[in-house]
Amino acid sequence: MTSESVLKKNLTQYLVEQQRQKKTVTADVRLLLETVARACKAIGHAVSKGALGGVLGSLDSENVQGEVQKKLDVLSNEILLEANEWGGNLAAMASEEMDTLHRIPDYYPKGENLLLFDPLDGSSNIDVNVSIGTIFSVLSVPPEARDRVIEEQDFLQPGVRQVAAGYAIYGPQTMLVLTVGDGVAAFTLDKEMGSWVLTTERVTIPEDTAEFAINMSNMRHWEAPVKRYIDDCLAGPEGPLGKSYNMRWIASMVADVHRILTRGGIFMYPRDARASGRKGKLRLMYEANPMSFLVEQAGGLSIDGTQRILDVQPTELHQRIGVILGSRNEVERVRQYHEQG
Ligand code: P6P
Repeated sequence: MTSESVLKKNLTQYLVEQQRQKKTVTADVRLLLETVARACKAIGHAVSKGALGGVLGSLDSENVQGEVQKKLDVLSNEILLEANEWGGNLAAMASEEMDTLHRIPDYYPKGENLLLFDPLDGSSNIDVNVSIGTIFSVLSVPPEARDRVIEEQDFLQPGVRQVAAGYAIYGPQTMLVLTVGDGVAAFTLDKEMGSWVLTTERVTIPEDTAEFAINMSNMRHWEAPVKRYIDDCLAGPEGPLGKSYNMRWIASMVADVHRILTRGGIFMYPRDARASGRKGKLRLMYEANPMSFLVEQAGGLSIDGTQRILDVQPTELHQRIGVILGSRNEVERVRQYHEQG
């Protein structure tokens, strides 16, 4: 084994190069991302213990979404809050698991960044040992807010303003997938060294696909364009799309998106006719926006049906949105189905 094989490029070296050579990140954001990555290691460790760690099962509490909280949801949220409070590079945090924003306490120095996260996405899969993950997004504090107390409105920035975004996926491998606006890099956790090792320097999504991901049990609630598109996919080579499609649905957005970043595909959680689905199920600020930033940086496309998700002006911190993302040409095809009405 050579020294090179022991000291493979890791997250720190990648981020230092982004800071020094590409000028895509400040020292502040670099430190923030390294802290988030360290918190994800701790979350992954807790997840991997499962029943041995007494962390499975639900609490008798609900989050702001009205969803029953899993023990690991709350633990993951606490790990991210605790890891990021003291660093001096954040002004506030927002989370799927918290009703309101979490300002940095006065006894810690404040920075000029905002961190948003879904601490443990795919919670329904925790107890059945299916891949889950942490999704995060970094915004800058708006200039007008730099000298006052941070308010919820300061988080309400369109996704194009994101400084960085990424996810950790806790699966057969623990991986971190990250963008700072210069493409997408993937890191695999070397659990012996405790190091995030760079394993793919530039992740790219194939422009075409024959694999869709959607929860088919919602079919009766879909809008007509989605129904027509899926019907055409199921029609196979004799149908209007002229090819056979495969289907996957893991019900962990992190896992479905990771597959698409790895081999292409289209992920769909569209808005639907249900009261709970009228605006979509997934949350804009800490699920759709970070995933859309990653997908577009990898050459893909992400829309709500017609509009680019990264252009959406948020109105509420926990607002939901329809999500159709993945291989560029397939997402464009679905956009055309929507434009036909
Ligand atoms: P359904 C997990 O709860 C989540 O927010 C996403 O990770 C996932 O894509 C979706 O919901 C799954 O929803 O309705 O299929 O259980």
